[in-house]
Amino acid sequence: MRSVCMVLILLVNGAALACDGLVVEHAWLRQPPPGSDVAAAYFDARNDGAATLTITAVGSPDFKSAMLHATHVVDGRAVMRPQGDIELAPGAHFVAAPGGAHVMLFEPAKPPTVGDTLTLQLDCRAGEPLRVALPVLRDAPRATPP
Ligand SMILES: [Cu+2]
Repeated sequence: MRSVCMVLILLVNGAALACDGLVVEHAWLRQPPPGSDVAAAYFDARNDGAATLTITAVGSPDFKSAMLHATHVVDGRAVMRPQGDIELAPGAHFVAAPGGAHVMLFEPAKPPTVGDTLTLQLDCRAGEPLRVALPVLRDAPRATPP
């Protein structure tokens, strides 16, 4: 279900640092269809620290549960599977984007609506969990230069 590309350039509040060097930018959640109990969120992560870090879980206080999914193509069909831990060497990136990895969020406290800003949390093996703003958008934000 895709609606017209309304471009909302929401500038995402600078990068936050936690999880021993984990930086998460461009996090966003796609507004789910009315009545849907499931939503998908995306983000760019990179390790700005000096040591390898591991993302072990994702979550949001705005949903009952969440998990990280990878998308695989099986017999020409896209199939979602739980994604294991994400290990990031210093300088390494991980991108969750439509058609690929994503955060699947279940049972929102209230229907996510364009204009809302929710919270995405990433847990790491070491360090405090990282919480970033998760704006609700209708469609993927415009690509931003690195
Ligand atoms: Cu999924």
